[in-house]
Amino acid sequence: MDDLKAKYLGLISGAGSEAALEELRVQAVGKKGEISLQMRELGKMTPEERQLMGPKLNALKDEINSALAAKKAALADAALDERLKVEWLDVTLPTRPQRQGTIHPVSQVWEECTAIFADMGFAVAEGPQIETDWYNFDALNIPGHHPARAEMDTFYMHRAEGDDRPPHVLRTHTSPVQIRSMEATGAPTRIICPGRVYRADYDQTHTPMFHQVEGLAIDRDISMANLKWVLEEFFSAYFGTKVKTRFRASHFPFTEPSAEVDIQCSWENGTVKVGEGDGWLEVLGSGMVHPKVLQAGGIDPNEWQGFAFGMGIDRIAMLKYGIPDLRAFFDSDLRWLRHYGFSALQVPTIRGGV
Ligand code: 2NM
Repeated sequence: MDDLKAKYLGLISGAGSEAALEELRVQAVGKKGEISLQMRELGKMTPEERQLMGPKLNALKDEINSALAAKKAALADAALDERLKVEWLDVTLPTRPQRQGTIHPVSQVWEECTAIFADMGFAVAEGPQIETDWYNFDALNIPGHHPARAEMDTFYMHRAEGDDRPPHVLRTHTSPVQIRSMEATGAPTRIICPGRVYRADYDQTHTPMFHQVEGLAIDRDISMANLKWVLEEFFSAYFGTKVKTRFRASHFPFTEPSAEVDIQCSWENGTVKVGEGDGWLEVLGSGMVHPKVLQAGGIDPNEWQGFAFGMGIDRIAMLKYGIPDLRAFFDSDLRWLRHYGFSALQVPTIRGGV
């Protein structure tokens, strides 16, 4: 019995795995194990011998079972220690960087314009991008035969065969919003209409969708002088430096008189600087709203008059932020968006004209 005990306790203490331990258990205390065989021998003994050997064998069996359980626990502890050594995590490491989106330059400039004109008392009006040809053309003094309709590169919406209603169009400017606004609120009024507009044109400086902001101020005595002040105030605030404007006589169907407006700039080895030098850059169309247009908006031209203007948001974004290619605006190239985009925290505010 002492031999048995020494043998198994030695083997158990030297076992290297749970599987080896299980093999030893079967070999020692399993149904056909060495201890069990010894117990079977008890039947052949005298009662006196049995009384002596029975408890001893049971004690040995218990001792081996305890040794097996203790070794099993020790092996599990060692395995856990090994895992803890290898599978560690530094919870103080910074998290993986999450790519953040950026504000598109068009959105940024849109908000900048809105903030500056809001400070001058202009409210924002928005309207549908699909318009009737009445709001997009007729109401703006561009009748059906007018060459301006052909020159606008208008996108016409499809009409089912046999549907003879005049076609809807993708608006070619945001002026229809101003007609709708005149109808809705009458005079006096001061609004700007920022928005997407569409023309079938695509090259270095034209995309079929682009952005405009148009302005409208109507009162009893609004003049071109007010227009000039508002625009110089706007450009000075927008570019953060005093900007002079130059008005050149022009023609639009919806304004009379009409003027194209240039801003003062300098050309230095291929790059423009606004607000200095003796060069001029055309950025805007404007004029006094045509009486027929006021009438189309339900405003009496004998009582009211006002100015209107329109400019490209994309264009003035390129100027202010030195973006060379218009078409890249709408490519959704993430490298471009990260380079030219703005942080959501760079909220546009008015810096005030100089
Ligand atoms: C321009 C140029 C000149 C304009 C006119 C109107 C309206 F609806 F009030 F008559 N809104 N915008 C206008 C005038 C737009 O864009 C180059």
